[in-house]
This record gives sequence, C-alpha cells and structure tokens, in this order.
Amino acid sequence: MSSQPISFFPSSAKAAAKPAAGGWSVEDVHALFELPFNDLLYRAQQVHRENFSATEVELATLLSIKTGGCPEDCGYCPQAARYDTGVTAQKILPLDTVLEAARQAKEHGATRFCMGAAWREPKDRDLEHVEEMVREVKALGLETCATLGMLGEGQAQRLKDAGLDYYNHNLDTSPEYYGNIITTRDYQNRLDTLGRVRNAGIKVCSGGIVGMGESRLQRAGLIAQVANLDPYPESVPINHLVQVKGTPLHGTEPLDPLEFVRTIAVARITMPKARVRLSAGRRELGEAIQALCFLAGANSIFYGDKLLTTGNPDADADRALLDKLGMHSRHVTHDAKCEVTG
Ligand code: SAM
Ligand code: DTB
Ligand code: SF4
Repeated sequence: MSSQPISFFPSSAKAAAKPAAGGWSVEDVHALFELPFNDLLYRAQQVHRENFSATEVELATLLSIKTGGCPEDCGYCPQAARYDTGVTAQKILPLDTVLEAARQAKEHGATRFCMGAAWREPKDRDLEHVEEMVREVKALGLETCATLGMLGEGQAQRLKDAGLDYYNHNLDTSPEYYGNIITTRDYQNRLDTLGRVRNAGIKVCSGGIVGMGESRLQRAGLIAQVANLDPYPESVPINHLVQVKGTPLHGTEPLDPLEFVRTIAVARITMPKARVRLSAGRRELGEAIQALCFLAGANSIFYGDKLLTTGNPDADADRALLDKLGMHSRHVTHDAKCEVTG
C-alpha cells in the first residue's frame, strides 16, 4: 500500500495572489471573490498569519464630537439633514466631554480613539477645537483618529501638528456605483483628501460600506481602489450598511452575510499589512459571522456601546466574544509609539 500523503491543498489556483505591476485590477480582485469559500478563507488566513498574530485584535472607540445636521446627501447616513431619521443636530462637544469619553475608552481597553464629525468639511474655527481635542486625547496615551469630511490645503498639516495619528475618510464604494449613493461630492474629492492626509504624514484609514445594493464586481471595484492607493491605507474599515429608517438606502435588499466575510478576506489578501476593521453593522452580523470575519483576517473592531448615532455590541459582549475565541486585545505602551502585544 502506498504511504503517499494525500494533498488537500486548495483546488483553486486561478486567482492571483499578488497584484500585477500596475496594481490590482478589478478582474483580479473579482477572481478572489469568486474562489470557493474555503479556499478564499485559507488564503486569507495564510496572509494574515504571515503578517499578524492571528489571535490579536485592535480595539478602537468611536465618539461623535459633532452630530447631525450635515449638508451632504450620502444615501446611507442618518446624520444628513435632508433625511428624516430622528437624529437632531447638535453643536460640537465641549473638550471635557470628549476627554471623559476618551478616558473611559482607555479604561475599558481601547487603544485608539476616533472622533467623528458630521461635516462636509471642517471650517478653520472648527479645526481649532479638534486640534485641542487631538492634543489632549493623545496626551492620555491613546492613538488618535479623526473623521471630519474633506480636508483643504493646510488643514491636514494642522491636524498632523496637533498629533493626529490617523485620518479616516472612506471611498465608500466603487467609482461606478458612487453616483447612486452620493451626489454632493465626487470620488476625486475623496481621493484628493486622502492625498492631503498622506502628504501631511498622517496615517490613512480608508475603506467603505457593503450591502448598499452594489454588485460583487462593484465590491471588487471598491477593494481594488483602496488597495491601489499608493501606499495602501494602514487601516481599512469595512462597514456593513446599517439600514436607518428615513435614509434612501433603508429597505435595500440585505447582503448575504457570507459575502461580507468574503469582502473581509479579499481586503486581507490585497492589503496584507493593513488593520482590517469590522466597523458598522456588527450587531446585526452576530457572533458566528464575526468569528468567520476574524478567521478571514479582520483584526480590529469598533469597541463601545455606540458607533456615531447607531448601536454597537456592548463592550461586555465583545470581551466575552473575544474570550470565547481565545483572542486578546492589542496593547500599546502609554506614549503610543512602542507597540507590544500580549
Ligand atoms: N462626515 C464625515 C465623512 O463623511 O467623511 C465623517 C463621518 S461619516 C459618518 C464616516 C463614515 O461612516 C462614512 O464615510 C460611511 O462609510 C460610514 N457610515 C455612515 N453611515 C453609515 C451606515 N448607516 N452604515 C454603515 N456605515 C456608515
Ligand atoms: C467608519 O468607517 N465607520 C465609522 C467610522 N468610520 C467613523 C462610522 C460608522 C457610522 C455608522 C452609522 C452611525 O452610527 O451613525
Ligand atoms: Fe455628512 Fe459624513 Fe453623513 Fe455624508 S457620511 S451625510 S458627509 S456625516
């Protein structure tokens, strides 16, 4: 009898493992999406383990520092003034309130604190308040992130000088689908803001939303755009649309949750060293799908009972889930420069 071992290697060698010289083509990214599910996850796990501990996850806490009343028309967003979603417009939060939330986030184990504002773009006076927040949150020993809309010349540099580590600005969807979702600013505006963030030396956090009625090819188009940013973002949030009553996207045909897992896996393969973050929509995904997402290479979550205006799993539930999966949070030493995991 032969003692030849049977090889159970993935059957599918058809999807490229690396981008072509000019970057990832939409077709190559789409081919990854089309792999048998197990082969896709196997590849994603391999890439993940080559670059990260497979049991470590980053906890980032989000705070809405300026809620509602936004002039933009993003079809998914509860904070757009033109949609009747029950979100009331508020003024920018006082510094003390922000710092208290940041302290609590740190106490609960978060290492990154992300401040979001419902602006098309910040006015220079708004930015002064945010600069102060960034300086003080950073002084607590947290990594700082802000998402304030489009940035003009000089604004990114001001944030960098205040100590901002990351700027979040999402491409949201593929260039082809974009016009169905937002008309008040274009794709190039978003790319320009990301260019300014990069030039100022701030780390880039950029991803998108799936489940907005886009096709698989358009999901591949989004991932190709993000992965082809040069360099690709350090941080890639993948949001699952949270359907909010009153927004145009409320009532969209829900995405198959396994397609969300595939999106995570494709992001991991195409951006091997990025933090891939499970962002909005985790409450709706449930534990089993989230566990699959971690297997597919997600290694960051928004942590805390609220996102900006919608709910997130309770912090206790998240800790219990990580425990159950034998996962642990990423630790950063207090000056947030020297990272250790344990
Ligand atoms: N106003 C700024 C902007 O648009 O860049 C910053 C805040 S905005 C709320 C940040 C991101 O949140 C959006 O780009 C979008 O990707 C995500 N987002 C907003 N509403 C969402 C929803 N209902 N479901 C999933 N993601 C959402
Ligand atoms: C990102 O990609 N997702 C976060 C963060 N960046 C700012 C926002 C999610 C918002 C979900 C809807 C809400 O809570 O209003
Ligand atoms: Fe405004 Fe940002 Fe919401 Fe768009 S996503 S409506 S820019 S807050």
